[in-house]
Amino acid sequence: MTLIRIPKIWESLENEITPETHYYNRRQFLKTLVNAGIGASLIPLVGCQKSSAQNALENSLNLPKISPLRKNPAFSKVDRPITDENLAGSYNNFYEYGGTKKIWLKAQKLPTENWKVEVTGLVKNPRTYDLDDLKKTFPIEERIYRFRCVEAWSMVLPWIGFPMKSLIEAVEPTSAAKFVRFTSFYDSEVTQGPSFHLGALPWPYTEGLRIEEMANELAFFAIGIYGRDLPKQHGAPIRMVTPWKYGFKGAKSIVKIEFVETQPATFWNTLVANEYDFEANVNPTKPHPRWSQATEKFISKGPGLSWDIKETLPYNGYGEYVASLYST
Ligand SMILES: Nc1nc2c(c(=O)[nH]1)N[C@H]1C(S)=C(S)[C@@H](COP(=O)(O)O)O[C@H]1N2
Ligand SMILES: [Mo]
Repeated sequence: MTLIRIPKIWESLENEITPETHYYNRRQFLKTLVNAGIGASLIPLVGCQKSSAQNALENSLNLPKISPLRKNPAFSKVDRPITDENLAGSYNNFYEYGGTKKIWLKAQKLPTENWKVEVTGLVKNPRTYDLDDLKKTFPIEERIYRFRCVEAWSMVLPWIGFPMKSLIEAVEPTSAAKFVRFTSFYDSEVTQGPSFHLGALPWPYTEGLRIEEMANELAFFAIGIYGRDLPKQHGAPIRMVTPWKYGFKGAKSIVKIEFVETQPATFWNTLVANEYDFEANVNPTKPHPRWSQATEKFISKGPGLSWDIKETLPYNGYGEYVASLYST
């Protein structure tokens, strides 16, 4: 008797890279043929298909520019090049729209008009903000940060947004507030989830931080990237960015921020606690149960997917900012 074992959602993590590489390498190969003048007459259709997908991708990224754009000099560069915009916008994790890296097109269903973020819980000044309020109320700036996914790939991304601590100052948490819970948009009619069998997932996607982590200089809300408003696939119109933690801590498309007394349940930790802990600080010496975290595939140059292997740094290179939060 043969038992077909259905992979669990978290086992699909990390498996993405191989098929993707094949796909891109094939495109790269065809391109080389075209450039060499060999394939042009043989494969005109391939050329057409590629350009319509490419057009759709570029449209999804071609959002209003944020200007004037103040660049924070403390975060104006890192020791690696910024990842190609088209590549970052077409290699995503956003499980509400599917279980592969290629969700950018499906994520265009996300309804971002009249977006509201409710800030509530143990605060003196609860408030609901729309995107305009956020842009007017908070000091918007660009910060170039390293980005490290728990699946051992990484990028460098030019986020635009504001420090989380400026939101703390605006809403004034009470002394009872010890943690913050962030909730992503979820509507089973709109989001469709991964296409393979998953069982019940703990939707909506939620994440959490200790309030001291949220108050740290690095903790950031992004409302833009690459000089423009945030594309849907990156978690429009507002998502979290905590660059010293694995990427899954950065909840996308946030609708609610709640100041609470006790550590909130979070999506991945609820699903697989022994693989995804609440703290989730980037740590090269602590392997994931199924793979090493000592190195990473640094993805930067387009158009096809390729990477350089780099050593992973403790706290993703941000120890000088955050290590003191964890020295007990
Ligand atoms: N709501 C929501 N937020 C999410 C995820 C998700 O599936 N749903 N995936 C996380 C993971 S695992 C990563 S690596 C990053 C990917 O962000 P990017 O696609 O903008 O690079 O988003 C994080 N935030
Ligand atoms: Mo991730």
